[in-house]
Amino acid sequence: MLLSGRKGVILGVANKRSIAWAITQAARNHGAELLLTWGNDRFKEGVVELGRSIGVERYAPCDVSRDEEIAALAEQAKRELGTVDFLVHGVAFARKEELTGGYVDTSREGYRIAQDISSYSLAALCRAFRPLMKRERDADGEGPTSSVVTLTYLGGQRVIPNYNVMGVAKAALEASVRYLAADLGPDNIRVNAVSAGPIKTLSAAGVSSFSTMLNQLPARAPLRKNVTTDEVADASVFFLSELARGVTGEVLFVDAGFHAMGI
Ligand code: NAD
Ligand code: IMJ
Repeated sequence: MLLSGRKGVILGVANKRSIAWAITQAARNHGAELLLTWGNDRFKEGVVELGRSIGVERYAPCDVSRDEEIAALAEQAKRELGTVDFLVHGVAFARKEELTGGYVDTSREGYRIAQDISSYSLAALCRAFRPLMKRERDADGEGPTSSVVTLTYLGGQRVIPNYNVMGVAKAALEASVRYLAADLGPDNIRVNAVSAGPIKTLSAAGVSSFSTMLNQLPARAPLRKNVTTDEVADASVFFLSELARGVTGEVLFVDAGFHAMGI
């Protein structure tokens, strides 16, 4: 039980395949009290049904492209939880037409949307939740920390066909993790990212050649397998817990070692 007595807010659950749902379940299993959100009303019923099945009692809408929804979420969290020990950001979006062909053809509006939802939203959420997540250190520099975790992908560091504007948004997201870690460290708020290997979720649906990639990866990855959402969730629980009290500004690959390979 690494999270008992800890309270968290999770963004990015769409359905049972979502990485954020695996993190939700793992956090509950480790004793956390949670507030779950949905980014679009069409997910509301599904999210509440999933959450109730594991005893989650608090819910809120939050479209991260809307400042007023981020502010309302932070207000609700303050009202219902008082303080917040962790926040999980499992949100990404680019227009479908940007995720095919060349990055060179990215439209100005397509770039703006991908950056806004997939990268800027992390800074906006950190700003809104800072007062709820701030922690005091004792005279020896020891004390509790709070934790923000986001999800990223290798395409933010290397060229992956079709990932395009999302790769550029993930590069910005990973740089944001470092800048936010520097800004929020004095308040004892840690900010880290988990870089997951490819997993068949809603965000992978319709991505051309995704199945081919999943089939070919085990032959090339050190662990000779694809990763599961549970494996990503367990690494996330580490970041969310006090086991990671000395870790901030980090990107941790949970990808069966694929990122380490050259040829
Ligand atoms: P998913 O589709 O289940 O999750 C994406 C979530 O983003 C959804 O819940 C969706 O509602 C939410 N979202 C989109 N626009 C939003 C908005 N404006 N406001 C609020 N929420 C919004 O897919 P997933 O694979 O679980 O993705 C979660 C995260 O993991 C994403 O950041 C994704 O880039 C990252 N990731 C996924 C993979 C993969 O292969 N599936 C690999 C590495 C990283
Ligand atoms: C997404 C597109 C292209 C290649 C891809 C992916 N590869 C992987 C993904 C190789 C692993 C999944 N991924 C890591 C994502 O971050 C996906 C983000 C995403 C997916 C969609 C699909 C539907 C849509 N917009 C999207 N926006 C972001 O309309």
